[in-house]
Amino acid sequence: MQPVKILCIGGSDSSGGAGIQADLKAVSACGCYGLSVITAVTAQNTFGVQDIFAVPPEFVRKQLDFVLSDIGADAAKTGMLLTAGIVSAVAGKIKKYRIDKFVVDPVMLAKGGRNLMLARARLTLVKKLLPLALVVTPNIPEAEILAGMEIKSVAGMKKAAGIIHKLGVQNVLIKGGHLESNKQKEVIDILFNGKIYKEYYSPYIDSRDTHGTGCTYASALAASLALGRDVAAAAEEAKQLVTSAIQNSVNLGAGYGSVNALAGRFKRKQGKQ
Ligand code: PXL
Repeated sequence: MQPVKILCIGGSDSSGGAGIQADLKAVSACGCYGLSVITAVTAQNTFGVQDIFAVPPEFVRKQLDFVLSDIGADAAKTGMLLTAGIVSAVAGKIKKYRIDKFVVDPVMLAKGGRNLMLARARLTLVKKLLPLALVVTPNIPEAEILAGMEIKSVAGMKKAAGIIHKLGVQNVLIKGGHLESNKQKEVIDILFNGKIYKEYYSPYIDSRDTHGTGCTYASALAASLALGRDVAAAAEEAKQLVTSAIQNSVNLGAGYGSVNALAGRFKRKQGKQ
């Protein structure tokens, strides 16, 4: 059979919780086949990103060319891109292979504060990658950087979505999980297509094991789009999968655990524990 193929472009997370590892779990949970182009390797555990080894842009291009010229992709998503050279390499190939179901998760900072996108790369992302994207999925801190404003409320999220839309991206999905006023109640995400704002609600889950949330969200969104949903329906499906992944998070290591898109699929060890 020919599965629906999702190309995940991003960094490897050795702790298995975020990055390409989260992407492939989310894509699998959605019943799609994951392809992966690695932009960087992180040495990481539940205390955060300890070190980063960037893949040279020429080698990112090579991975993209070999996988896309042979296998192709029904949708693609990006995560950690780190350098301007990598952003340009990805933009060139997305254009060359005319991937229109293209989700950009503008990954900028890891939870521990480590920079996953250098300052110059942000400008390249805005100039070269956003115009190719069907959807961009910033969280609040990323939306604040992209829009150049502070966000304190749902009204602020809507204003920022308008500013980011003007950068030339078709749909802006701002995730409200970091909004203080959301906490203890519900998480509101905002989708803006240039005309209409749509709001998505989910219960706020008080958990410290949320590593990989954004990667899981964007990958599920790309999979839903590839499966034929429109953007509004895909966002709804992706939010449901992320909420379940947070509810079923795994408590690994001694730091922050990870969300788990494969909820209910992990087995317990046999014997004494
Ligand atoms: O969650 C953003 C993210 C994306 N990709 C990689 C990461 C992280 C966060 O730590 O390590 C590889």
